[in-house]
Amino acid sequence: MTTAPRSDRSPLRIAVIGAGMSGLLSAIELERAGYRDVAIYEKAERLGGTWRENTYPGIACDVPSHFYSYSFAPNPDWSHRFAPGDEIQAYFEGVARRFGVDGRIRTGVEVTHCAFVDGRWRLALSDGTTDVADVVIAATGVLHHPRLPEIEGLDTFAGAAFHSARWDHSVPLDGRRVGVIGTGSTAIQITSALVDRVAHFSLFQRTAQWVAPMENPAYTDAEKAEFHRHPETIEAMRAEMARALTAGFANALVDADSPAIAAIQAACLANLENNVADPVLREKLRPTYRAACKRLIISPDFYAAIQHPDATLVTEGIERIEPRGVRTRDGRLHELDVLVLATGFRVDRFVRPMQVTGRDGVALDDVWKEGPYAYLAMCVPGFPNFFLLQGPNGPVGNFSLIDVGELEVAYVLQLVEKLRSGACDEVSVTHAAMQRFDAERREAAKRTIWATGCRSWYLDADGLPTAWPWTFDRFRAETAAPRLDDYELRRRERA
Ligand code: N01
Repeated sequence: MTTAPRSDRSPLRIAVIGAGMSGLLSAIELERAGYRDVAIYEKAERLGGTWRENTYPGIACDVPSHFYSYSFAPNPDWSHRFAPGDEIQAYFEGVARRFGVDGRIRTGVEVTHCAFVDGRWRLALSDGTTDVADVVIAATGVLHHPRLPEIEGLDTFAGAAFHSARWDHSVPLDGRRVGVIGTGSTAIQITSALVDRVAHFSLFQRTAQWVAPMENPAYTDAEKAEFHRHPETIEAMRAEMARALTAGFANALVDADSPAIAAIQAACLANLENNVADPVLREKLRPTYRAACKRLIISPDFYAAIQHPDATLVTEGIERIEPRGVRTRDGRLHELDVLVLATGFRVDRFVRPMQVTGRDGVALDDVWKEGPYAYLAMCVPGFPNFFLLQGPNGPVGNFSLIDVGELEVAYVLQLVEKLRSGACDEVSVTHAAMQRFDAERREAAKRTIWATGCRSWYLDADGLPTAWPWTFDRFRAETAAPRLDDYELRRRERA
């Protein structure tokens, strides 16, 4: 397999893989930076990433919407502090239209292989065609491969069963018996949304969760009109949200002994003590690990929902699933019409199942066989001109991923500029920089709240947290400009 070399005069061709929040952002920023030869591939029929895939009842983002917006596309019309999922999906579609990107996305086309051959990336596409690009930006997302639980008898269930990210909207819920397995952010939102609608609601809890109470008020028409008239109000609000989230949350998570973590724990404890009346239920809901060790649940009404007369919190372990429902270890059968698996995602997949082969035919699968990693969450040695967005070891879960995405895209564009300017033909992070980053990351990970003794999707197979273990301020500083000593800039021989 060969790829024709790029002639010195032809513009860089850039392939963006994925049209979720990060892919869309890349497409817009590449356009603004004057790159005209950009292909955007999206495996689904619509853009939107996680907001397209997750349509479960109650879905909302738990980062305030004015902050979970692109900095260049504020939205005065957000309905609530934490807007629902369909509104967020509509926001991304609107932004894509406004910035002229929507028509350029090749939807329904999956990139199945990406190989670095003769200095360029050769892409194999699911429609049987190929493409060649100088640069690949893999904006393929993090939480997108549903993790199905290995529970005996799951396939014998006679009712409807589906993963929370594959919600089957043809299945009626009203007046039926619905069970949800899991107590992550997803399950908690589903609980609040469904208890009033169904005949009976069963929540199968393996691990209790700390819940931070946060109200979700609607913006009034007067407030929205003010946002329209004075967009600087939104700017000020974003700055305040960024400050509060950074100081009060993101920076605290990476220091398990910080006063801010103690304050979060106290707020969650007070929420539990003050809002769950039945002492038996309260003890079932009391976690045995520290707050924010697992991803913190943000909910104004979960405790009210689970105390609904038609709701049951099931804490006995699941023995098996039978045609009529879920059998717990105490021998009880919880009869159900609908079973929702809110059991999370396979978080080590990243760009996969796409097969990526870098310099000298080295497969990313082999490089990542002990677990995925990336320098500053974006670059892997041996994979020149290939950039991950929201890749491994990034600040997931601590902050607005849009803010993270904007920092990452700005960083990647600075490296791509080295190619455009002719300073080099190939840019790749060095093995030495990767090793130094990884060693420091592993050391810092031990001091984070995620390492204080709980099971969560933040941990790798050895139980070490994989997320960015330093403050968000440090991420901002380190991504402001590439340290060129950490990169190999290679020029190709010219004939
Ligand atoms: O998934 P999760 P999620 N038997 O992995 C349980 C983002 N998000 O979809 O804790 C029984 O957190 C598992 O139990 P345990 C956010 O980053 C954001 O809820 O491992 N139970 C756990 O309770 C979030 O963190 C928003 O003991 C089983 C649950 O399933 C991430 O997405 C909303 C089981 C999985 O929880 C993922 O959230 C939604 C088994 N065999 C999601 N296997 C907002 O912004 C798993 N579980 C609001």
